[in-house]
Amino acid sequence: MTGTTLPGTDALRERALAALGAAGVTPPYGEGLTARTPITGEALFDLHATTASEADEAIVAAAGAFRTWCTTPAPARGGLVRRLGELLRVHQSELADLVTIEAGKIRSEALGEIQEMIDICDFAVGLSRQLYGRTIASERPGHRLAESWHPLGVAGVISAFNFPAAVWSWNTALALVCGDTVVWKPSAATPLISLACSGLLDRAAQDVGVPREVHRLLLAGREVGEQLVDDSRVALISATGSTRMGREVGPRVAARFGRSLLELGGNNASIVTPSADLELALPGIVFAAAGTAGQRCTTLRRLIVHRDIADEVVERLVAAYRKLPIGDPFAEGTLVGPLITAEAAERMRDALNRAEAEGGKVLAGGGRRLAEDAPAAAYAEPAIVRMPEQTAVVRAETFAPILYVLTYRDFDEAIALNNAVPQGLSSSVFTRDQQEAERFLAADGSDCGISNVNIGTSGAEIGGAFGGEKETGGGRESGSDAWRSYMRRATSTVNYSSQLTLAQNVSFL
Ligand code: UN1
Repeated sequence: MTGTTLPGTDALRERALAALGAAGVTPPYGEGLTARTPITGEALFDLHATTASEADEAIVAAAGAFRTWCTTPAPARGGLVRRLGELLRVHQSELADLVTIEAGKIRSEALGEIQEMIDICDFAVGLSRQLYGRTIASERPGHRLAESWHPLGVAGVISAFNFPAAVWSWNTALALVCGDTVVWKPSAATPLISLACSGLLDRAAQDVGVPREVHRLLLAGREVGEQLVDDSRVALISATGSTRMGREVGPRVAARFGRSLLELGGNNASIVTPSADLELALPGIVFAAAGTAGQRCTTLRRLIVHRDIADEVVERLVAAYRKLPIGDPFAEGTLVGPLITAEAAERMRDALNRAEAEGGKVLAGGGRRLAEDAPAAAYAEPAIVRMPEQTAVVRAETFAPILYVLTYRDFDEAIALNNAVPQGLSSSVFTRDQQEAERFLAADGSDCGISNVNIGTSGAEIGGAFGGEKETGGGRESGSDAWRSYMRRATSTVNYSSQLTLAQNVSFL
């Protein structure tokens, strides 16, 4: 499908420059970092990479700005985020262009990513008047026991290529209203959208009269990321990426008693029960598994289907996969864009080979498309693989559109399969049976941070806390009370009597 030819790299370069220009950004041409596009797999611009000493200066600047920002009233801090949200609304289309150019997302998903940023800005503005502490009944007469939430310090944000803008905004909008300043190290694969986001925040700061040092961008590779992780002036490291990355970041931050918020790999499953409404389940499954070319941390990777309906479900999914339009993510009608790199396609190929070696049968997809039009790009056909059991390859996250299908006999077995992987991000059940739905959501049901009923595993709204358990890292970002990770809690006991009363009835003197 979509036999349309791909846009050329020159046209994409022009389009990227126009989008950056609209955001008021001139690319910092130089050496050390190359902006590329997965649409053709080719290079767009050579950029100046932030050096170690520039990164140090950025941390110093953000730490300096924290001293005044932390005492700026929270609703006034919200004013900066409100202005950012306004600018994101104005520039939604160009920002989406950059997400498509650098991450390969189809138009609707790229626009959706910017919408997620606008939504979190709205949320954070409201939150700027709701950073509530509690008052607690004191056991002593004439005493007040209370807690306050105070800004934490510099928040270091490390983000991945697949949500290059939204994950920054979840962290940054919250951190800023919480009174933290931010140093951002985005994926080296997505410098252009990072420049645009950072440029708009600079502009928002200028518009509302806030020092632009409340936010600093580091465009660099791994070493500068490590520098940020190891710097004790950075109070919080919020890192999104692979479990492998988190396994390095978590202990390093802990070694200096810093705080970390980890958002790592997922290996998300949906259970399809005999009572499921397949008209609803099938499109939900296809979006969750093949959408974003399988490159969301919430992507559906395992389908656990009741054995009585497995053949029908698989047959209908295979038919849907055969029709998936794969190609230019800018073209109308395309549903599956490119993988981020040729290496990602190789990892997909390896996983499919392993799945076959472990007894799996590839029922759809797995091939490569558009190899002649764009030899350096990686357009992969989303794959469906029927597995005899939950083997090693199924238990590992491969960041590519592979859906492993497993079958179950009774619901306990389905829940056990759902939970029998090292990751714990997202999960869902398709059922019309209330007992099954509630059981899935109960304490002995899904062990994931996100558990859904009658929708897929991906595409969470910003209002809920986002994150997961086990190897997913345990962090929570975005909505609900995730803001607390960006603040420190002070518990205060105030004695307004003229007696010194000790707690626990202790007597002394
Ligand atoms: C990610 O893939 O890192 O729930 C984030 C979702 C999106 C966020 C995904 N709102 O799929």
